[in-house]
Amino acid sequence: MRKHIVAGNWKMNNGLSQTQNLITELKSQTKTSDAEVMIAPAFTNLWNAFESLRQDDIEVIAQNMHFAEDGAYTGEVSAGMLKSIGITTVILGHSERREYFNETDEALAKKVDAVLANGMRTIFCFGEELADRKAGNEEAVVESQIKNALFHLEADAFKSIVLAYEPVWAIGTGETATPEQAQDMHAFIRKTLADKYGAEVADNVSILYGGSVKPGNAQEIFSKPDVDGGLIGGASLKAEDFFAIVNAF
Ligand code: G2H
Repeated sequence: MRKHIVAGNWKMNNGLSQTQNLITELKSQTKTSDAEVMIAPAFTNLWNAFESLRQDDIEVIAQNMHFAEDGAYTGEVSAGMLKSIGITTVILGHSERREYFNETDEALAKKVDAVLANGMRTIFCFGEELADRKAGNEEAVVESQIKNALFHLEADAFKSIVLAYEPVWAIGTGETATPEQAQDMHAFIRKTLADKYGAEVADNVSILYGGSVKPGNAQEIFSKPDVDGGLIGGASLKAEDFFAIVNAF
């Protein structure tokens, strides 16, 4: 059956010493759930974090990458470069990348291809904006984001894909989707996958919820049958809070 996953997206937070301190605190926490635990520090701290957690049950993952393998792309990092330091999972399509860096479904499809070509896996993010939800278009928006970036893939590729539904109106705002809203959308996402690839593929893909998950709401959100974990931003920056969420399963 599909895995439970709790991934901390540190975004553009923590320099080297802060990263080391937070990792030390994470190492002192006790995991009581079956969730796979991941953290995504900034590029500059990936190698250090990877080395520090080599013996631990916490995977270090990247927040983004470019789709080209190498070449004249000043300021960018490729899948192969991440792989060369031991990183095997990359978050792609986060709404902040879509909004501030103009990432399109087309570019994201290429990034997904690059991840898979390198034998890596992705946590692929998507989600509707507040105006979409107010207009009742949330399912159509999510469906098109998934179809445009992922539906050129063969069924087998979904063994290397984790989905993360993050309604933009709930990101960093303190406003969380209700557990029912999350469940309804996750069930819709699974049905969308099942319609294209069949029930077995859909049943085996982990679908995470992201958007203001905290120790106080994680358990109720994670109790829903189609919610397989969370992508955690703000609350992943404190070791105790993060592990309270990890242990909410
Ligand atoms: C959504 C989430 C992590 P936060 O972006 O990806 O952040 O938990 O701060 O809303």
